[in-house]
Amino acid sequence: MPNNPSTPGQESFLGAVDITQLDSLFSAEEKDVALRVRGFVDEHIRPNISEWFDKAHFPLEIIPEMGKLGVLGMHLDGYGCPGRSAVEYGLAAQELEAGDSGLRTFVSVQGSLAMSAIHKHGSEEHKQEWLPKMAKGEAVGCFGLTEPDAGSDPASMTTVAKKDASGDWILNGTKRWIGLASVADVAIIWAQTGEHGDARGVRGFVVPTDTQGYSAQVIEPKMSMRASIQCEIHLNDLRLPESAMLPAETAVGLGGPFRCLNEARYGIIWGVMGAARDSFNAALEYSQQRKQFGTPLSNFQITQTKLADMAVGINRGYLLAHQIGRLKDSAKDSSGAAEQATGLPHGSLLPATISTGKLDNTRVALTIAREARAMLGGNGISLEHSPLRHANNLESVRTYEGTDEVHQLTIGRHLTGVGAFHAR
Ligand code: TGC
Repeated sequence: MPNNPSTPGQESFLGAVDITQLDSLFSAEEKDVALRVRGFVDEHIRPNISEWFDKAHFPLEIIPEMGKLGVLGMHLDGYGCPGRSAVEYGLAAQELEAGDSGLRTFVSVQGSLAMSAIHKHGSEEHKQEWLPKMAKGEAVGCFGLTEPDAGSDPASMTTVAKKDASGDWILNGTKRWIGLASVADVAIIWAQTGEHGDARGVRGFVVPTDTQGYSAQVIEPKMSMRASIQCEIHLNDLRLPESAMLPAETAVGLGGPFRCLNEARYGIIWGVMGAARDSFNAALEYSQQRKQFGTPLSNFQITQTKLADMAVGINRGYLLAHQIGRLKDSAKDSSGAAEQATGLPHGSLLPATISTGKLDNTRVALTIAREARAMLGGNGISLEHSPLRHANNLESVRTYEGTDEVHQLTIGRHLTGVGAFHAR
């Protein structure tokens, strides 16, 4: 069956689901980025993903290939980073996640968390040392914020950094659910410093993972994100020089890690739409081929209402991602050029805006992946088909980088001026 074009005679790069002319929102250059990443996914990920997921395997050999593709630290400038726009990064994220959330998560952890922490908050030496090789995929980074007893509430972290008599920092604590920590070359570790000198509370440290006192254990077995690695990190009297601390004023306190989480949450807003689109495509194709009661399932009204609801959700999700992406590009561009081109005001990307996208797009994508699985009937539980794999992955995406509730309350705080995170 041919894809229905978004406008008569014109095929959308997003395929049949594009019923609101999403295609017209993107420049030729932006679509080219998406199609290049799609080509990579088709060649390197799709043929192998069922096996990787089945065997809980993360393909390390793909990392330098991703570096060559230009998706590592994709929207960062300088230091060998590709310097692409936020919209281009988003388009890449949704293509990667159409392949698998685990692979998109690697790109997020590397670029949006570890590299962005160094890029935003690091010293010139940190940037020179790590960013060029991380952009090439020659070094892997991870981001240690979450702890066994500090998930939604990172302020309650118990990892501590204390200065000893020599002036070195000594780190002790445990981090959990940290992507790539067992294969990382560098870990960004957030720790309570108390009030040592001008350290002032939670601070980030650039930790080469071959430092004595660092160890990481892979968490398994998992029912989600199986083609990905999540770990528990143990820090035992890990000694670091003063120069290991992220020095920027922006890194002081919890705002330091939260500024990086904003980046990762932004990528999720787009990424999950890729998983939703892939699930939708699987359901559409299956319903057109599978005959029951003498006719393809797609001829039944009940199938069409499901497809319609899925398509509406996906179109809404892309529209939201696009709006937030243009806002992000406009917020970054102080020259006024983006503001002039888009009409969107400079500097206006609020945490509540990011929360709106992360909350709703992830929720919608999960509903669509589950519905697509059901539309595939019994065959939907086979790894031959993608929707259940996407749905299982999206359970993690829904939880990490802020649960539904964290984002609902972030929006609630924006609307009311009252933070309702803490019990009263
Ligand atoms: P709160 O008082 O709200 O904020 C503390 C300071 O941070 C600032 N801030 C932000 N800054 C930039 N962007 C944001 N989105 C920010 N949100 C808050 C805030 O202005 C304040 O600054 P200052 O200078 O006044 O001190 O903090 P709170 O303790 O009340 O917490 C609020 C809450 C619940 C929203 C926050 O704790 C939160 O977002 N929790 C969710 C944490 C989360 O998303 N965790 C996932 C971590 S990812 C990870 O570790 C592993 S997953 C990736 C992988 O695979 O490795």
